[in-house]
Amino acid sequence: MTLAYVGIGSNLEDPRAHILRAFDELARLPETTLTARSSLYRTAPVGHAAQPHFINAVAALDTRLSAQALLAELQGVEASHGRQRSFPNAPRTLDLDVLLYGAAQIDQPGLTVPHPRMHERAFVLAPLVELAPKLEIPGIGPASARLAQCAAQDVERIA
Ligand code: PH2
Ligand code: MG
Ligand code: MG
Repeated sequence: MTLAYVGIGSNLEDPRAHILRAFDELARLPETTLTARSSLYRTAPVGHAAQPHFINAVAALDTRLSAQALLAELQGVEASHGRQRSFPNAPRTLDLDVLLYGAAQIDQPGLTVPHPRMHERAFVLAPLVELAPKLEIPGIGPASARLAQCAAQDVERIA
């Protein structure tokens, strides 16, 4: 079994409903147990400012799926939420990112783990540190220290 963390984000239609449905769908993935759900966070958009605020969260999974198989499952869930891919950082009904897959460092086409920008994004780090306060990001260091450096970013725990 591998402990994986999945980042969840939505800023279209009813973002909160998309996130809550996604947690339930993650709980039903094959060979996988959903072990923790973070709170929901309301977050200012990063990267492409002219879009609605996001709801973000993180899920912890114990899984026997390979990282590639997990990614494929997540893409299937995104598709079932009507996810369209228009331009990078575009608004989306549901984004599911493999943040961490155990201590693995993976660099394959379409899959980089740890997620390459996670350590500079409060919308990822705040829910992640909530679930795992002592977490070390492989190749980076303590997630909590990175979160402390993101104090200027607008994230608010809502539930
Ligand atoms: N996702 C992005 C780009 N910007 N900003 C926020 N607040 N939340 C996100 O989930 C997010 C983002 C690319 O995946
Ligand atoms: Mg993303
Ligand atoms: Mg993504």
